[in-house]
Amino acid sequence: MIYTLPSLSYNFGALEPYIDALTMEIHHDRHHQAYINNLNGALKDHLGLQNKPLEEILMELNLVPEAIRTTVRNNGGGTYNHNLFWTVMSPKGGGMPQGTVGRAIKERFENFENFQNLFNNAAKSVFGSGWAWLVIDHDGRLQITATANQDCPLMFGQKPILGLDVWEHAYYLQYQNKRPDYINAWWHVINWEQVNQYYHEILG
Ligand code: MN3
Repeated sequence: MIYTLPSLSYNFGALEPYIDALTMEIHHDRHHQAYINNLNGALKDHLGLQNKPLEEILMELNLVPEAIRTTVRNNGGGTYNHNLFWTVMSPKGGGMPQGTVGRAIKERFENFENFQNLFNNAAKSVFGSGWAWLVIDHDGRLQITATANQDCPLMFGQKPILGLDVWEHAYYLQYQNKRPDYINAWWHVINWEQVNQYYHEILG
């Protein structure tokens, strides 16, 4: 399987004023494309892996030959994480989580505000580059986690349904060193309908 860059379902400028058009364009067309190119390059001579879904490769990284394992970890993670990231944002996003995932968040984290605080703390406390996540854990429970670099929750047996990229490339042009401002702005573009759909796809 040759991985290709998925097109966005909205324009680069559609998430303004929360995320600027130039950041979106560079992030999607250059950063995401680079992860995909590097992943394809790493898998070039590995037919078995080419025929395996990316999710499965990331869940079983130990089965990837050692010579390409780190490349696949970084760039397979980067490919998967960004594929998810674009879809959990929308110009019509923001507001409160609705549907089943909205109820599950309330049940698990008491209320939305508490959930938001915990997620913000996870995103702020990533040292250097990484991601904050809302995942479904082994036992079907929601968890907030963070990963370093392009590590993906799938590598730790968790299924991500919402992710926030806190690499500087995701916000530096508009927010410079003010990661907390970017995090606060991002809540206005979360596509909760899509998050709810991922929740259902995983838990039925
Ligand atoms: Mn990124």
